[in-house]
Amino acid sequence: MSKLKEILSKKIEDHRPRTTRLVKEFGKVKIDEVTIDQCIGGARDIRSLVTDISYLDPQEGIRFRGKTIPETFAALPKANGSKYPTVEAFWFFLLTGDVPTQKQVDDVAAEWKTRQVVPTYVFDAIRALPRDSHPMVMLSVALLTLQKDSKFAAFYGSGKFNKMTAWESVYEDASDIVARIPVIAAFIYNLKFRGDKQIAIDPKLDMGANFAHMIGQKEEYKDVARMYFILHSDHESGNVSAHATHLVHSALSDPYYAYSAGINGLAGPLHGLANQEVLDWTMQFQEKYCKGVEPTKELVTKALWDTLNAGQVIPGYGHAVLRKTDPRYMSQREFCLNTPGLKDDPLFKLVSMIFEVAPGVLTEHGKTKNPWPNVDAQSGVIQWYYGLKEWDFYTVLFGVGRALGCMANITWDRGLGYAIERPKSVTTAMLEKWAAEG
Ligand code: CMX
Repeated sequence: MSKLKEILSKKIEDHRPRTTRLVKEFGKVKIDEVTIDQCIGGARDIRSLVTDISYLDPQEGIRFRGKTIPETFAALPKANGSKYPTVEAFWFFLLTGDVPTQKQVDDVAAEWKTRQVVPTYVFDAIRALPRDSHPMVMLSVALLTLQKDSKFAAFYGSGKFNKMTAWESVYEDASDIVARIPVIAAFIYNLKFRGDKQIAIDPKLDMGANFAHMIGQKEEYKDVARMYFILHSDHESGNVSAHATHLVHSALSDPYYAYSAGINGLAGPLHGLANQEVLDWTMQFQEKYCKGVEPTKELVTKALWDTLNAGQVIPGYGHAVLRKTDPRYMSQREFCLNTPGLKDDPLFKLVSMIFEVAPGVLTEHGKTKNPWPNVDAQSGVIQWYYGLKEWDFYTVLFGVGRALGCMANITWDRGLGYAIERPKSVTTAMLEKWAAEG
């Protein structure tokens, strides 16, 4: 058993009595009530999921294991010669809630190296898809292709299935997924956008650095990858990708089925795909409004109104929970401001101008509850600057990061024996009856 798994085992053992006591002694304590608009409106704000991996405060934004983004970056051991932590350090932290020592990070890195080799049949399956398939389809298929070797599915089918130890094989699959997904993503990128020029894993590198290496990126991109994967990892449990993963796994579908479902949800334009839509919107703006002229606030304002008046959303703005600027946006903005070259990049300046103008326009428009930017409004510009201009790929990057949160969550789901998820539906006639009764 790996060191991390041993620590996790103890944490899960220690945690179980808390969950059992809550259900046994306080099971009927009310923590929320449901209104008709929540029922029709996407279950917004209904408290009905439990996770200790991260918590999203509407004003403050995300906390990973109780730490804000700056606190997380400050606390974790850093990659060699970098201001950013390794993804390996962050994985340990998400799973256990403890800040790892350098030795513990090295152990995770060593464990991932034994897991990261992707079987050839996965690449064969991706190659067999039409080459113009979206990269998210390729990623989802790759996960399903790996399913046949799921350790959780094998354990379930072994006749020795045991609820108390089931998390152990989820941990195995989850760890395989987080170690392999950057390698799969790099393969997809190279296949689609670099003429199939594949680059072998460099076993000396940490996960973020190795991803940068495998897609042929320069040295500075290593920090971009580390930062990006950590920032996109988790956003509590109710968002589409995390919730889909949790829901599918709650039927005891293994982590491959579950995260493939999560990836399919992430591919939606109201969720992860928004980061590619932001760049698309920005490029169309330049094309349509800025022929031969510098962008101005007036032009941006006009373009935003034209989009809204056409009945479309402004991608990268608004959020189901947040009611202020997303700290993940600010963290990436800070990265841009601290990176010579990027800080003066025309696209970054344009994105900053949109940031100055869009909240006012959206407020005047009066529909969205949150006129501020979310993570997706800022992420594409960084990728673009480093030459990763194929924005169809941006949601795959999101999916590599999101694997960390989703896999940590379902490992704990099994550890705590959470039930199959099955909310109750009602009919419109029932709602009308309750409405009439007041
Ligand atoms: N531009 C225009 N209108 C917007 C808007 C935006 N950016 N954000 C919300 N609205 C509209 C909604 O479409 C809704 O209109 P209707 O009443 O006509 O349906 C109204 O404002 C109220 O919506 P809300 O309660 O503020 O937002 P929701 O919780 O329903 O939706 C979200 C949240 C993110 C889907 C929405 O803000 C949106 O579509 N944003 C643009 C897409 C985007 O950036 N998605 C990425 C989110 C982060 C992520 O998951 O990656």
